[in-house]
Amino acid sequence: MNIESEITGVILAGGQARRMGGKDKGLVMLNGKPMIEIVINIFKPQTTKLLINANRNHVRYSQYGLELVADELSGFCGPLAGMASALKITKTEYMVTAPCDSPFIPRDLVLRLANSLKSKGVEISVAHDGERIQPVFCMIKKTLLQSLSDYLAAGERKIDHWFKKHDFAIADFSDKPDTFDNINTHDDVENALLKLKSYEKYN
Ligand SMILES: Nc1nc2c(ncn2[C@@H]2O[C@H](COP(=O)(O)OP(=O)(O)OP(=O)(O)O)[C@@H](O)[C@H]2O)c(=O)[nH]1
Ligand SMILES: [Mg+2]
Repeated sequence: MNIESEITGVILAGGQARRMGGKDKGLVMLNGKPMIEIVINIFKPQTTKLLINANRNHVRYSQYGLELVADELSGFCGPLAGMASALKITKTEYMVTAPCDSPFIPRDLVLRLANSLKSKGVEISVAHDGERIQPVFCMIKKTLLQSLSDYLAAGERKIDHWFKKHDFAIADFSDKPDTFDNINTHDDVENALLKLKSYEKYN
């Protein structure tokens, strides 16, 4: 089976953005566009279907014509809650996630995640920037839904800890660590604007 052609992509946009005063980060403007639009443009061509996981502003997010899914767990329990809700409605064999606050998302994210997962013969692969894993950039097989639901139902929230319960593959992105730069503060927005100008260099 060709894994890359059977992928549901999920943009995680369900956070509180406390470091940005509680704004909905996916809708924060960068270079004249809401950040989520920049991510959609790079991520969508890598997927069969793209979903947006958001807990606020569904009317505004609906303008992109993509299916929306909110966290089933209330109270902003973290990205794993978004992953679980998205995996539940995923119809393809694999799901790939990326955050809404990473406008430099790699153009070969799905390809590298799929290759590492296939070559290790496992059900999860996670991006690695050369220094550390980037857990919100990952590929998860649909078969892990029960494990993920059970983990959250037990009150657990830590992504890395859940990954470690399974054998997972590492997808190497050490040649482009800057693609994982994410926007958490207003200063990050300014810095990203400068970087966007030399974007091709990074990606
Ligand atoms: N679905 C969902 N996604 C979340 C949640 N918390 C964080 N995320 C997502 O996880 C990714 C990384 O989030 P962070 O930048 O660490 O957190 P944030 O909530 O966006 O911002 P801070 O509150 O400033 O930490 C982003 O894509 C967020 O949208 C949550 O409770 N639910
Ligand atoms: Mg972030």
